[in-house]
Amino acid sequence: MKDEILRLLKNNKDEFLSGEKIGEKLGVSRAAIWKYINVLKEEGYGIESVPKQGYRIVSVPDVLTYEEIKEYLSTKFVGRNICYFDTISSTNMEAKRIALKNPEGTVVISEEQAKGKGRLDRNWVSPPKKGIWMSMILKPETEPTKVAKITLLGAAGVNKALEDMGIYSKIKWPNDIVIDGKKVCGILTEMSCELNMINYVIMGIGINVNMDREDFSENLINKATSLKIEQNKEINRKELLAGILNRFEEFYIPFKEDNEISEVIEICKKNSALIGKKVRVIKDGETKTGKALDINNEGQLIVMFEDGSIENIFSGEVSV
Ligand code: BT5
Repeated sequence: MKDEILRLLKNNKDEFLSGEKIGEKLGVSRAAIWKYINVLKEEGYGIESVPKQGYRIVSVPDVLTYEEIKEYLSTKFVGRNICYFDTISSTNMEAKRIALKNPEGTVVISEEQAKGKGRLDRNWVSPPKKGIWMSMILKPETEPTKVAKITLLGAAGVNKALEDMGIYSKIKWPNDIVIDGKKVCGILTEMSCELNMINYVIMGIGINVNMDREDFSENLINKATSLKIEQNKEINRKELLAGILNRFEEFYIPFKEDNEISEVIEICKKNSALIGKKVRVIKDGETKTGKALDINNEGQLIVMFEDGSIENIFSGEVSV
């Protein structure tokens, strides 16, 4: 009911709608309408109410609810079911908890994470309303070994969605997006599987959108940045979030149906932050240096080490 009232108000932005008229349309009492209007106001919607004229919406809050992003969304299933929180420990943890009961494409979003997670249990700084902190629930019918590719689909999706908004970034294989060498986005893909069958995959994406320099610790500001810092202006989180979901689905459907990721590989290569650079690879606790040569059709990073040996790196830590 609340969403329907909001829809009516949004569709009639330029005029007042009386409680009576809304009530007639939706089949509820004026008192009930008044109650819902108050809830909307509490959620941050600016609603003007004038006696004898009615209600008019004057502003919408900067929140990543389905209601607020759907006008930008063109997907079939990704992001069509959104579980929204003001605050939560970690969207990846919540997504895992609800994965079996919810359809593929469900997205868990929180305005803030108290215990945002990076890889290897590192932490991910996620202050309220300054970023996009989300996790997608995916259920591809593929072998568990193919799941590493999903991170690349996510990275390509973020890279392209940023480009659609005129923001140019690089993909630091396999899970970071960087601008000017500083990290603006990290991806954490986790899965639950049995021998040859995936139960679900959770892809968590964290993007520093409107964070200011003060939002980063002294330690982090040397290696992290936000879109706002780089662009010198606030970025529309709703448009970016929907853009990422749109682009991701565009890449995910061919992957899911035909194991097709050539477009994604092209994007990862063309916008690579690593290819041609000297890299350090940490594998099984050992650090080796070499040069990143390419990304192969399987999405693996090809590295030539100092001893001349060439290896395809499947996953792991790579730094420049
Ligand atoms: C990642 O890990 O880059 C994966 C981050 C995934 C975060 C998303 S947010 C939504 C979803 N829910 C979660 O709980 N997580 C996912 P890793 O490569 O391990 O990088 C972690 C390291 O990046 C930390 O040790 C810090 O040094 C640094 N870091 C922490 N917060 C950061 C931030 N906001 N921006 C850039 N770097 C950050």
